[in-house]
Amino acid sequence: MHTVYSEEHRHQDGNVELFEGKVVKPHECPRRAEIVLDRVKAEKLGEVIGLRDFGLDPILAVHDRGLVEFLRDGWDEWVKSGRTFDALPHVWPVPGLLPPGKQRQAPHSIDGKLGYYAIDAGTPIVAGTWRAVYASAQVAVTGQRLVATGERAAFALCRPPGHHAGSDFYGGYCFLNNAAIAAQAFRDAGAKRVAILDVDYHHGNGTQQIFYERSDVLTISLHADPKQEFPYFLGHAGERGFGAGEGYHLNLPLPWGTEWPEYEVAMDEAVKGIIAHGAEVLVVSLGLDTFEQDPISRFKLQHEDYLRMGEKIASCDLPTLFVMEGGYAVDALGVNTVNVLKGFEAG
Ligand code: Q9C
Ligand code: ZN
Repeated sequence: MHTVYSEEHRHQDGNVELFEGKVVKPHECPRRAEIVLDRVKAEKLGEVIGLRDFGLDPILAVHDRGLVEFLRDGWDEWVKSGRTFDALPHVWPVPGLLPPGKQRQAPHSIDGKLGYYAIDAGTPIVAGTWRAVYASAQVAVTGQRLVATGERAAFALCRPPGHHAGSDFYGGYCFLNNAAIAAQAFRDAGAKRVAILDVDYHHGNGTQQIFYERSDVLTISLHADPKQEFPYFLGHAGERGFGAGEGYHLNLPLPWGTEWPEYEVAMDEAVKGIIAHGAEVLVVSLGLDTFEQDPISRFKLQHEDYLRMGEKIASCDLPTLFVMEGGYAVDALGVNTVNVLKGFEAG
């Protein structure tokens, strides 16, 4: 399968992340994408293709204009207000703060806007953020076009990742939801039913939120139980969709320490759901932070398990777009990512 890649990702290169109460170097760093690209080339997975620019339309089909304009202009506002170091939020409009029935409102001040749009303080905005996140979304849509025009599969090597970003919020290292943008692009290209399978270690809260009231895009996430793990407030088994979307979202939370045998059981349930949905196309949110050596995660998958994961995904027997998400054991990230893709091709 072909890989879509753009060097623009390098412009997202933050200095700080607030991580469990400490200021640390961001786990989500440029070397992640480079090591995956190196492995794709070394394994001769297929051609490496640059992005095509589809403009703002596919992004605005999923995200509110307010968020998009904030991501585009926020850095300049931050600089105008006298700062040059990474922009992070420090105050949030939690629901209980507001009077009954009142919606939150975007303030004018940049510090207020950061807290309005961000869900965490781990996702720094820097000078190049918009360039990188715009390109990441275009990489996803370029991959979507490859699959929509006849390829069995494609790999969108997106960076920054996307699955924590919702229609009007960003965070968890994610700014725009690349997988959701691609899924919507499949719908707009005529696919009646789409499925998104999220195998990142963390719950895909943004993807869940975007499609929660829709029946055309089935969303399934396997992840560490939010009772224990980020994003903490969403991702429980009881969340099954709402209104027209009821029954079209599936969360499969798993405990810390999960190994392949239990993971496989959840994968089988996900595959069953995708087939039952009658999806015409599959988007995989491909996070590799389920790896046993991941520095911020607590599942125990091994290198070879990713081959099996790829085979399982292939058993859906659908045209498939892989979209890169998380994975922070950087030295192993290339091997693990390409193992999924090779397992898929063998399956
Ligand atoms: N103790 C992705 O993998 N920090 N994002 C968690 C938990 C945020 C991960 C701290 C992790 C975000 C795309
Ligand atoms: Zn993750």
